[in-house]
Amino acid sequence: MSEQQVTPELRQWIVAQAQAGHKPEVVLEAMRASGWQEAVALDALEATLKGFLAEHAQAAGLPVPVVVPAPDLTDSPLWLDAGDRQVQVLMTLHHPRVVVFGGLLSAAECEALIELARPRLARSETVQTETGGSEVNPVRTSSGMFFGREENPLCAQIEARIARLLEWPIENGEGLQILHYLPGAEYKPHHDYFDPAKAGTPAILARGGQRLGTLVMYLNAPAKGGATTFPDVGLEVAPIQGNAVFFSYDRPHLITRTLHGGAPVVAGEKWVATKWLRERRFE
Ligand code: PD2
Ligand code: ZN
Repeated sequence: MSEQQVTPELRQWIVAQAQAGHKPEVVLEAMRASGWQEAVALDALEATLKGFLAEHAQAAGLPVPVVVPAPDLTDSPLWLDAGDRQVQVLMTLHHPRVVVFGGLLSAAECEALIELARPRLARSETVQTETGGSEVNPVRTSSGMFFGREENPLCAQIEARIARLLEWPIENGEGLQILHYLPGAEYKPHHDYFDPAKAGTPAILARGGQRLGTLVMYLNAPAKGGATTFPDVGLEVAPIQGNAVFFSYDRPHLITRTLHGGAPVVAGEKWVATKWLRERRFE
């Protein structure tokens, strides 16, 4: 498909839609329906609304952006000091904000987390924003468990490393979640933030505010499959033991392009540890 060009007429039309109070997702859908490629439509929406949004974010139906966890990538370092470990910066992307780290965990730490989690695994549930509860969900065919924050010395050490790496307080983090995928298991694309429009969201946010960032750490490497995917931008991150993918979202909106999923495991098994970072202290 050839690349479509954003015209001045399209920009004017986008601003007019925003001024008329149409939400960006509605405008995006209208653009898609009239033949605009999703990536081009998103680019056009974002670029056009940027200036307009600084003052009119809420009026345009977009939540106001907030400060998010982030590694200090000033001067493009190849390594970052995470306190007790030097971590490689393998890849960065600006939109969505994605950073791939190498060697965040040692092989021994990965194996120890798996063995601590194994006896506590249960079929994964997802947070249900309709009610604020959780439920078994066919989009997620893995099994998993949560550690409490700083539940044991290993979790505490890894959490301190993450806090230093992403410059975000330990107490704003949820406990580590471990997921185990067998062949065929996957986690279909989703957003990790809580949808503000859903009835159960206020109850979820009462515990520490929105999720602002996700760190998925790979505890082993499956023989085939199991990448973490970002369908909005066609990115796939290979699950290599000890490496991790971090992404942040400065507002709970699809404009962050942080739709992501766990591709089906084709051969072997996949273990990950996920750390979600909240706005405030998570109780
Ligand atoms: O296991 C993964 O690659 C994955 C993909 C998407 C994990 C999560 N989301 C998550 O834990 O939120
Ligand atoms: Zn996720």
